[in-house]
Amino acid sequence: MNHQGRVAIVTGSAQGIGKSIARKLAEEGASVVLADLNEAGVAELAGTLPRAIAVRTDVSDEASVRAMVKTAVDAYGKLDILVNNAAIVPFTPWDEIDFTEWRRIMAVNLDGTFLTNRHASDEMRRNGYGRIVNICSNVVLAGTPNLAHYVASKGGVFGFTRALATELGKHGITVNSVAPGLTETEGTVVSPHANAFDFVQMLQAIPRRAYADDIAPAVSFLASEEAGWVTGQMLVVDGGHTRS
Ligand code: 4PL
Repeated sequence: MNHQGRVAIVTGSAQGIGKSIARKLAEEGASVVLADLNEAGVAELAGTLPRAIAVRTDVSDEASVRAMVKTAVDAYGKLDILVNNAAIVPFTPWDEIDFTEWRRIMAVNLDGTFLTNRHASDEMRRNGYGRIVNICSNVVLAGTPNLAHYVASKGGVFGFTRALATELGKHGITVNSVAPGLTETEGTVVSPHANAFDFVQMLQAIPRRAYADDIAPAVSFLASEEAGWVTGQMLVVDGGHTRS
């Protein structure tokens, strides 16, 4: 897609799917604000991209999210695209999920969704244009085990995306979600999820492992000006794992 002249924020862009998305948007012309808790990680990525800056961000902290949006506007004058990608991907059997663990996931995945969408959309409304892409997961369809808190948080992302799309259409802002399936990243290869690749592959229509670069093109499309008639949707990008 063509993102020339556009300004994008990608949260969680130090690694994994977020990093691939940030790289793709930059290659396609966008100026990109790389937001992550891992400041060194995004600083290193920024050095490899044509128009990019890094900002240390905790998406569960409102002051930090406000500062992230301000960084984008101070550097590039406006905000066109938010990719809300930052999330914790836990592996916790149900018997081990206590309230502290539940809250830890909700703080990042769901509070982070509220805070980034809140402050990004307020900025986008000033120009009557915006593209928000929230990263969801096919677990909301599959009911994947060992992730009940994560599934609940992503179920929130799914419903919230629809609701916000309804409210922001009149302001020229589209709000969609992309739902990957199990994807090989720095995060999943070092977690127990690594053991699920063969099983998940059996369920997919396309029998191979998914990589971050398989997900980024769908995000780029929904973030583009040309996707202006698509809003409130969840685009499942999982090799046909879930087909409903
Ligand atoms: C199918 O989003 O979609 C494991 C871990 N398995 O985070 C996910 C599947 C995981 C997924 C996910």
